[in-house]
Amino acid sequence: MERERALKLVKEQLTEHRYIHTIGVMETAIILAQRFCGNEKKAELAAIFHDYAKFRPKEEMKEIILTQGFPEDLIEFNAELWHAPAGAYLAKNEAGIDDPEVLDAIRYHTSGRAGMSLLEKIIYLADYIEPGRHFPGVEEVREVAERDLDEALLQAVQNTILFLMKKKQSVYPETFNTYNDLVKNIKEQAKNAEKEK
Ligand code: DGI
Ligand code: FE
Ligand code: FE
Repeated sequence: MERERALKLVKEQLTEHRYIHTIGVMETAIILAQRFCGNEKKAELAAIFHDYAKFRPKEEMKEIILTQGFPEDLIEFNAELWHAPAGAYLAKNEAGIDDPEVLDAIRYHTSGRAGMSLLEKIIYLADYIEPGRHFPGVEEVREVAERDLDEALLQAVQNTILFLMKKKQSVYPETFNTYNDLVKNIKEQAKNAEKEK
């Protein structure tokens, strides 16, 4: 789908503020795709649609999760998590996006998951560091993202978990899986780099 048509479809679903965020995620995702040899067109499309379901009624998102094969335990956790799987479903069924890689990048943009694809990592990180984000720690993640995708992602996930815990909010288990998987992979990468010396 062309960028202009995708943006038009998404704009109708979002507030002005959220649309500006989406543009920031799109521009950042393209830069990250160039930097880390990802697919720029897929990064652009996934970024444009990543928050497509953000303002859908909770009941609608809940219905999608419970009837379309998404994990039912999502319903026991913060409703903020629901727009990611619901967005993947609606991007496919309303906007006709059929690339499974793009749909998974939308689906996992809030929790991440163990074994994330390059595209999934790019979208998660772009969502976290786009220029409109101003929370504590974001500048450090931006700097790490200049050179190391996994390390930047780990820092972003860690910050998210710490932020939720500080507020005594629940953390969805898949978010912990994302964190543990990245720690494991980064350790293995370091070990292999050591061996090659
Ligand atoms: O939609 P955005 O605001 O652009 O960003 P997002 O989709 O990454 O996150 C939306 C919200 O979801 C954010 O305020 C924090 C929350 N969140 C992220 N991971 C978890 C979570 N909430 C819970 N309860 N558990 C999580 O693991
Ligand atoms: Fe989101
Ligand atoms: Fe977002």
